[in-house]
Amino acid sequence: MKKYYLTTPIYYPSDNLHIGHTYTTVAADTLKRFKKLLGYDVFFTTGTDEHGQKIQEKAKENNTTPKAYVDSIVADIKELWKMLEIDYDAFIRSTDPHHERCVQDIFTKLYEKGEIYKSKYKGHYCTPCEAFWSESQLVDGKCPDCGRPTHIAEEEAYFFKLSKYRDRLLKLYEDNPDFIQPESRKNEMINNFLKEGLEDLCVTRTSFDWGIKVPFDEKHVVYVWIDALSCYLTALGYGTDDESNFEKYWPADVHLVGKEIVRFHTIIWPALLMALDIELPKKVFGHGWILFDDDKMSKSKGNIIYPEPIIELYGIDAFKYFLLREFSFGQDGTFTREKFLQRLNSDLANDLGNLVSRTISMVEKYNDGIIPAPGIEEEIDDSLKELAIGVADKVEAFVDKLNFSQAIEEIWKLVRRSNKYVDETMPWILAREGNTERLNTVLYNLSESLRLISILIKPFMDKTSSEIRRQLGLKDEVKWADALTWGLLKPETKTEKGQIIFPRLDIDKELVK
Ligand code: ME8
Repeated sequence: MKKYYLTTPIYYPSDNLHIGHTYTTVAADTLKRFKKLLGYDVFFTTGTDEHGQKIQEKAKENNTTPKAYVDSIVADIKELWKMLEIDYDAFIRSTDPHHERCVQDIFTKLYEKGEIYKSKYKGHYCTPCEAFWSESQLVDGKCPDCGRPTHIAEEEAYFFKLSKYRDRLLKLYEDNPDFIQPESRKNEMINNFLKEGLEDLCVTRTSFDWGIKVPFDEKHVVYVWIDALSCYLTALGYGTDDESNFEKYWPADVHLVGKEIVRFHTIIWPALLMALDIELPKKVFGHGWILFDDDKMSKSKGNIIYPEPIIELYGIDAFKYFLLREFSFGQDGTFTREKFLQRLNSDLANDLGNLVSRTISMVEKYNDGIIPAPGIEEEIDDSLKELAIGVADKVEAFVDKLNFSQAIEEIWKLVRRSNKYVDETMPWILAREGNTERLNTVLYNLSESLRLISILIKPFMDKTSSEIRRQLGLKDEVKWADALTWGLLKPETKTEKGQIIFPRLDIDKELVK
């Protein structure tokens, strides 16, 4: 069985997670479901990056300890993933004792190998972002990430010899054209960071103590990236007595991340792994940002949309569908409630919902709820069948490129084609004319098309897939290969009329909710 290891970023539990974090996690979850359906043995890691100055300050503001502070946020995050039925295999917390021990071992190993050395760090420090910047990186003298003022800070610190990996990184990108996706991000990394040469990386802090201590020099704590990135290894038990998952699943097949942390994943991470003689991940995909009012949603800016109220009103499937269909995965996109509601109405109520309800109703009305055996064939049937059996391969190819939006669009071509087929064949006229042979073919083809759709949408909309299958009288288990063949639906299957799967919404009324 082929293995597949995928990860989301290890999120900061400085506040509750918003729709942006949900976006990456929903994409990862869908990818996992997809690969599983294709027969892969999949391991999916997510988690929380709990150390650092920001969390320490947050805890202080809330009159509590950092650990108590993150414990409560982590509980909410797990609740959110449960609500969304996120099927992760490991939730790694950077405060997990085995992770902390392993980071100390990694740090010591790198120090002993001469990959880490002690020196002094002076730079422009942005406290909210916990980042040191060089003069050239500042934008108008301010932090390039959040635009706030920085101050000069100096401290004794340990450095990782990142600079020596420049050529090996360039070679890595050249030899593995898929390593950084989308392509544009690779050019950014080369032009903005590697071209002019890399500086060694400061990997410890003494300005706060909420972090993993350097084991041989306890006034230093390991600064965020070695700690956070190592979570991808420790989630697999790396550095523990049981490394079986690490042996089985590493290297990662893909790290899904937002575009702002591609640099850490494609420069620092492979360099660290090279220094540790650990195999490199195969791909890092830096997706775009979900914007709100054309600005990046972020906890520090406070312009945030939380997923829970949307899910409560419209359900998991509508929400997941929207995230993956509306935004092109590599690019930024703006979230508005109008767009969300319009998509619900057009794609889910009018296209899919309508196809399900009219198909099941017609089978009920014209054939007592029994799927008939097809009778007379006509040319028009072929165009539906040909389109239908080609969809699964197209979806697979698009998901492989992490182009979820286009993958869904391919499925919707079949949904829309099937609706058009109803209008073209007009089963109500066939019924009125008593043309049962032809009517049976039309009813069969529509039901069969729905069977294929129920498989194709399974990784994206699990509940909807199950409901369609229930109404079609089919078992909930699906095999991807069954979406490649036309005619597997057995005549005589008894359908079961159910509720409308996506009722049409009155957008004006919804907007005031
Ligand atoms: O960066 N649009 O954690 P973080 C799309 N702890 N995605 C968004 C988003 C938005 N508006 N906002 C956040 C960290 N994300 C580090 C990671 S990994 C070893 C350490 C998603 O809580 C996106 O995946 O700031 C982004 O990269 C991540 O959340 C940042 O999460």
